[in-house]
Amino acid sequence: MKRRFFLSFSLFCIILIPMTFSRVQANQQPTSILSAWLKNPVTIDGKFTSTDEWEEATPVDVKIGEYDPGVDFTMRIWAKNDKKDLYLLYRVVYDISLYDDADDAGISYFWPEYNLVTGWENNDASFCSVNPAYEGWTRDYYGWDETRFYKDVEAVPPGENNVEGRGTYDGNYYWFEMKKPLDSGDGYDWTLEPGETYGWHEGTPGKSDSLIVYFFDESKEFVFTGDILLTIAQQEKTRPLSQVSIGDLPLSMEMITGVLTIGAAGVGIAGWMTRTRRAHKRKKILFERFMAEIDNAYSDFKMNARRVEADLHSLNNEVLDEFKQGTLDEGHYNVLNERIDDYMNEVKEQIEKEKP
Ligand SMILES: [Ca+2]
Ligand SMILES: [Ca+2]
Ligand SMILES: [Ca+2]
Repeated sequence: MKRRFFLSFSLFCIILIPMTFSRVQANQQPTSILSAWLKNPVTIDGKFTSTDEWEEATPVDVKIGEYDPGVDFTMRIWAKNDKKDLYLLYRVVYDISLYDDADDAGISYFWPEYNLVTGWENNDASFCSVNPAYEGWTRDYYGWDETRFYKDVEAVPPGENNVEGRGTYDGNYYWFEMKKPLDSGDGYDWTLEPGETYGWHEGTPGKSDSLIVYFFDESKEFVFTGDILLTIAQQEKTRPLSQVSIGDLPLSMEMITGVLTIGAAGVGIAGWMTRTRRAHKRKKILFERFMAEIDNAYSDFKMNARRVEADLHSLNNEVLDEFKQGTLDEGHYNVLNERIDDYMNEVKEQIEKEKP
């Protein structure tokens, strides 16, 4: 088995980018990926935590090199985002004889365009490993200077590691699941906006930004890379909770009990199942509406932090009420709660900053 890219880890940072750039110059078309608007919550554990965890994202195969000469080596990628974070899941088929826990994967972004004299003005790279010894699974870099990257956490002033991630190997595939803010605000990361597309797409190689995914076998010294064009999803239009029509209303616990009783006695098991599915769907609709409401409330926090704090507080009460009534599942309730807490912390920081 031969591979095209044989690079040592120490050479990786030196060679990866020029190599990638030369591939761009060879007119390797980037692969388009549409990030989906997040509907189902993601647990960062390096696998499909449930069957529907990634169902709203359409996977795309990206050629990342040649496994054998003439045979494409691909990475399957799922992408989704909400207002705050980008989520990525990579799957790479890899022979068990080659597996070890020193392997990793990631994504790097370079912008605004390549300059032959000064190189890239800005760049950001996120790495995820199958090994917790890899600084807690992930690394966050910046500052590519044609020789190496630098860690955000070692910058002056220091940035943060804003990458959450986890890699696993299941005997056939490597899986890498990652989460990174669209705009961490730490000054060493990308800033991605909903509705925008990122990556080389201007027709002239090097005359635009560049977004690269890679898989990297550190011990075997193989590096595989692919250029992508990633479109960040915009929020789908939803009606506020106060305008939800009767047909969409979530069932209360009493209503569900009533439906079950009528279903069991009246129309039998088929009717009961249909209704149970509807109840499940209604719970999901309610969950999605809350997610959208919370994101909406949060989006203005830099304009009016105190109002957002009040809105989040009242949403928190609504979520708790729905959970108590049984119209939200515990898993959904936990996700909403955690999201409100995250946003609330940021809003409180903003309020502190605004204090005279
Ligand atoms: Ca997962
Ligand atoms: Ca960072
Ligand atoms: Ca960074």
